Amino acid sequence: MAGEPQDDCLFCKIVAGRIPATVVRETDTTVAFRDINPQAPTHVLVIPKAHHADAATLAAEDPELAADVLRETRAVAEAEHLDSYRLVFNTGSGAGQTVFHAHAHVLGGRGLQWPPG
Ligand code: DGP
Repeated sequence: MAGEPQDDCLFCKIVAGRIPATVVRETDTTVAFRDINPQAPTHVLVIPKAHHADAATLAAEDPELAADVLRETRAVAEAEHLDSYRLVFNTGSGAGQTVFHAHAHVLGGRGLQWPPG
């Protein structure tokens, strides 16, 4: 069923506390934690606690939860004192998605180039 935890999902395990993470914020519906392989001085992932494979699936299956994730990206940026930052939702393996539990990357603390690679 949509949103149910998946046994083989890394981020579901972080939500359940079965894999450690450096959590910076948590709400009833979301967790924000530092990326294990940071690409910028601030690199935080915001995920829904419920399992949805990617951002597009999340938006289709639970738009309110998608809005919670977006709200949390803003809260993270404020907590990290970021004036400018980039939100990334890699969607599909061809776009670089490696963990198939929806997540927003919040990247900031340095100049960011456009277009991305
Ligand atoms: P993506 O490539 O968009 O699917 O991003 C997945 C991100 O997840 C990637 O930047 C690295 C991060 N990541 C992978 N495994 C772990 C982990 O065990 N802990 C943390 N904190 N981040 C992880």
